[in-house]
Amino acid sequence: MSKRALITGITGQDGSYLAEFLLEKGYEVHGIKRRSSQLNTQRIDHIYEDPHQRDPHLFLHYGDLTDATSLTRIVQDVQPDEIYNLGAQSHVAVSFEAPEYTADVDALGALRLLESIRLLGLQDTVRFYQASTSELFGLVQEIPQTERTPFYPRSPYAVAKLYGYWITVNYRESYGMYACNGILFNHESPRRGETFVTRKITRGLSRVFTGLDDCLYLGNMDSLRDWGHAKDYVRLQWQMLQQDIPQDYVIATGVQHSVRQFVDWTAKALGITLCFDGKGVDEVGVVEHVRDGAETNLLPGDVIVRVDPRYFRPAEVETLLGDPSRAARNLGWAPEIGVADLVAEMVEADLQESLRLAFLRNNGFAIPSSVEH
Ligand code: NDP
Ligand code: GDR
Repeated sequence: MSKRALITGITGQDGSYLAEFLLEKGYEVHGIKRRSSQLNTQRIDHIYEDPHQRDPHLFLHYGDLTDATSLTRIVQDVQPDEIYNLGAQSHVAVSFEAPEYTADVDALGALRLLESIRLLGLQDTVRFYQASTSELFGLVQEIPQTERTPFYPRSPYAVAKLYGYWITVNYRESYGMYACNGILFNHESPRRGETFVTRKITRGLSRVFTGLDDCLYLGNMDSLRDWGHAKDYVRLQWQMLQQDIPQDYVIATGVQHSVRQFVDWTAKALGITLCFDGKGVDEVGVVEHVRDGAETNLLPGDVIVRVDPRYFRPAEVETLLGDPSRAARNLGWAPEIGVADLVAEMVEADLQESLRLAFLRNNGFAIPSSVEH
């Protein structure tokens, strides 16, 4: 019999890659989707099978991490071997605006799932993965960060995830559950949400390059992150549930770069050389050179990146750098996709989409608004 997995957050970046990965491994995959006023399954449409067909392997259930009864019903119906709790209000900046909701979903959501497993008497059979985060380290106490580095969360999101982390450890220790935390550092892909900084950059600069927008507005350009590819990271989520003993793991590349560096790589991938003038809120990215043959109307001297303090956070996490030695030792972790390939893949996907939209617009068709309101 094939194994059965239940994924919360299946419609998100990681959920979609994990579902693909598990289906390839022969799993029966169940996902929880939220009711929304518009379809929100775009990231998994390509793997969704028509339920009218015989023998589908992917099933979707309506539910919500704020709704314990829906979670218990789904866990009871599905009787999963493995649960991956990836669902979250995952945007750090938004968590300052919606702190209570973020706590409800990200902290209590994890508790609700763990309790449903326990109340249904499945604690000896279900394996549970909690999507923990490098944001737990926040104001870093040690560089690089390991599984033993003390936490110092710096946002309502990170504080909520701290609860999720500890309640997972607590259920493991109290009830002997196979439950573990993946402390994952930032991971990106063409499926990354449009308002996270990497995707905002690849999408935003592609739109400027093709004439859809004039300028890309960003926040803290000095911020340092350890960026990997989501496809690599979901493999480790699965691997953490295949061990003899449940343990928490840092997953990272061990290399960090600045937001400014990511802008620079993206511009280069598009055929533009940028120089950065000014400091802080006055900082701008100016076109220095456009590669011969690059199909754009941009000219040297054009200002195409500006800092907008609207994107500064009330408390910032300035630097994150992971030390994934434990995962390398016990799980054989080594990232397969480097940051250069990650940027190239993201730029290619966003450039194609921008070219498509520019073509439509230039031929008189209405196109959707681009910006984050
Ligand atoms: P996304 O924001 O892309 O996806 C979040 C998912 O959670 C979506 O499917 C979303 O549904 C769902 N969701 C949101 N609110 C609820 C709710 N109330 N009930 C049920 N589902 C909900 O995040 P990622 O895929 O990037 O991240 C996956 C997990 O890993 C998250 O928990 C995130 O906090 C954590 N994480 C991510 C890292 C990263 O770099 N990507 C690093 C470390 C941790 P919908 O599509 O309807 O919005
Ligand atoms: P992060 O990712 O907060 O690390 O959380 P994000 O890409 O949002 O920010 C990274 C850094 O870039 C700076 N920044 C900007 N960020 C955004 N979103 N928009 C901007 O315009 C901008 N300009 C500069 C930020 O200040 C920050 O320092 C992500 C999420 O996926 C979490 O769910 C996850 O837990 C962590 O990664 C690990």
